[in-house]
Amino acid sequence: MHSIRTLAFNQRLSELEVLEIDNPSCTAKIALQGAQILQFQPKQSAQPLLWLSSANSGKRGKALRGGIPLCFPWFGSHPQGLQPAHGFARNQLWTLQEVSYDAEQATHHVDFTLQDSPATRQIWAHAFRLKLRISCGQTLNLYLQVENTGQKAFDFSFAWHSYFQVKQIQHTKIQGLQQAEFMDQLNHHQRDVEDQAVTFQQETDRIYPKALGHYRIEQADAQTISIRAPECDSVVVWNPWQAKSERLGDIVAGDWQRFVCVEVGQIAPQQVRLAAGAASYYQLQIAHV
Ligand code: TA6
Repeated sequence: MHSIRTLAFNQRLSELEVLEIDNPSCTAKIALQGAQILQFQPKQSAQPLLWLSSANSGKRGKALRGGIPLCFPWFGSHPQGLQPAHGFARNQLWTLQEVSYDAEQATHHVDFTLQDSPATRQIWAHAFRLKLRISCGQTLNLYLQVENTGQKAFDFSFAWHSYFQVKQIQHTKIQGLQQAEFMDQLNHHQRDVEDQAVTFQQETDRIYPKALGHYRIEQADAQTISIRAPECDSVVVWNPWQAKSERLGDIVAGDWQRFVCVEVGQIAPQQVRLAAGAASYYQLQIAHV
């Protein structure tokens, strides 16, 4: 038995369309805005692997907090500070190209595209096409193709800004970043190296421009989550802690303790220069270990 159906994002302010997937491997929800997977839970997992804020407004054009937003064509604040942080791809309505089901693998494949438009060219004057496949099975797999469909090269940075659900951030550690250099976003981008697993005692916002591409979220008494992104050089580790989560305004009180962001991508100085007509490919696999 498998199904996919479309439902309004949330009954209070249902401006967003969401696909709901249920198959023998998992349940999942994907918003057409941003082609953003919001929820993913393998049938063998007691908990969802992704965290979704219950304080999202669901208003069209406003980034949804949680799941896996795609930050493109820049990560972080706009280079000239004129546009929203993390680019525009997560706020755009993507085109749903196809939904297919692999009965043998009990996996749904959902294919989206986003290409430049007068609105995007107002913000970023380049012709591009993004293709994103989201495969929901025993594991969650995302495949991204970035294509330069214009006449001149462009630079881009990107990240899958993944929100992972954890039982308690204070009892969570991130493995796989030992010996990788990071820039501390909370201390003037000061560079440092972590020789242990990353643990959390305060607001944490670290960019690792060049890391190994395989990470694990380990918890004292809850599931371990594996993250693999072999083509992605960079990773960001973020938790806002209490004060920042209150300033953000779309995180219910106390919920800052129930997620950690491990965001893989290509982030400056590892941004990508794409020649006219060229394409680059990235994948992300998330699994309950
Ligand atoms: O990835 C960490 C970060 O860049 C933080 O500095 C914080 O701004 C977070 O992203 C959330 O950004 P958003 O625009 O989604 O509120």
